[in-house]
Amino acid sequence: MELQLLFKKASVLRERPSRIVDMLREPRPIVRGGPLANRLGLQVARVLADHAAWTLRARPDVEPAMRAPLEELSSEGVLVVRDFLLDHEFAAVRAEFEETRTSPHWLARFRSTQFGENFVAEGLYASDYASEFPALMKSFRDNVFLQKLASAVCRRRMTYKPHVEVFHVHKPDPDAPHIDLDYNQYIHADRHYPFIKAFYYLADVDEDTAPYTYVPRSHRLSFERLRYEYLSSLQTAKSRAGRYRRTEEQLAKDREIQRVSAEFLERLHAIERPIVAPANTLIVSNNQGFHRRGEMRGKRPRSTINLDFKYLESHAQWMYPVLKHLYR
Ligand SMILES: O=C(O)CCC(=O)C(=O)O
Repeated sequence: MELQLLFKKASVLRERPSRIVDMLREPRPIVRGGPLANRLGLQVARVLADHAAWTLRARPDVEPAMRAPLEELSSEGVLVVRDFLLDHEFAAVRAEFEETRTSPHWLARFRSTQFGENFVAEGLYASDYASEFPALMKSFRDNVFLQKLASAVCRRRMTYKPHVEVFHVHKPDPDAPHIDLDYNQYIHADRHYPFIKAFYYLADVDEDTAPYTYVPRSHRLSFERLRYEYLSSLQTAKSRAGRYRRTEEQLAKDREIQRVSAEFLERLHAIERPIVAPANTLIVSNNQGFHRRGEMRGKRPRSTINLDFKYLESHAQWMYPVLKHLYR
């Protein structure tokens, strides 16, 4: 099985050498080690070490126009920009999205994840076909505003451009009930160090259309957060193996971690904020903070463009001077 996987990776690399960058783009995991190491405080040590390194890195010197959005992101952990694109840019992005959802050529290229009965997420990395999505590339992959925010929050220099994912969450039968087994429905933090993700609404999102939900100010490091890291690491170290298998058994383990998160947020008196907003809204969040996908009670799908900048914390980052020659 492992050999098969290796063979598959090798053939991908032969076709497209730049893929080596993608393989190295995964950053430090949320938890390392087993239950014993974490009972002895491994996770707390990792959090403190990463925080110290971040504090020691130079603060970015941003131009005056970036100061207010960066200040908002630094203090709240989340930034919401309505009317992000100009009308003609939005129309071009929307047209490319429509093309992906109507043409059999693109529909066949979406990667589909069954979140549960009658509940599906479909993702397409438009940046893998950059020349066929010029509007998406210009508005998102090459967006300097996003790149500067990403770099400033991590305090890392900008290197590679992000992948641009068209993401579509829906109920194949909108009138039938659905079951959600996906762990992103639970409030969680992606990592214990700062980095950003961006979510752009392609259509209006109301409270019943699975709004992206964030807990403002939950990204800050505090004694309570260290306590959370300690307790959640014990749970994660136990249950990590099956995290991506969406079964009732795994869901029960997720609920355990969720209990630790809920207790942490209660101690902070923190309140989650579902981001209900019209089409053409961009959300940028520091995903060291707590967030989740809200409930899909309505019938309409939720369509977003997603970008994830955590690769700035990966091995690919320090290898950039070499790997940039491969990366197109
Ligand atoms: O799709 C969403 O609204 C939530 C996504 C999420 O939780 C994540 O990317 O970690």
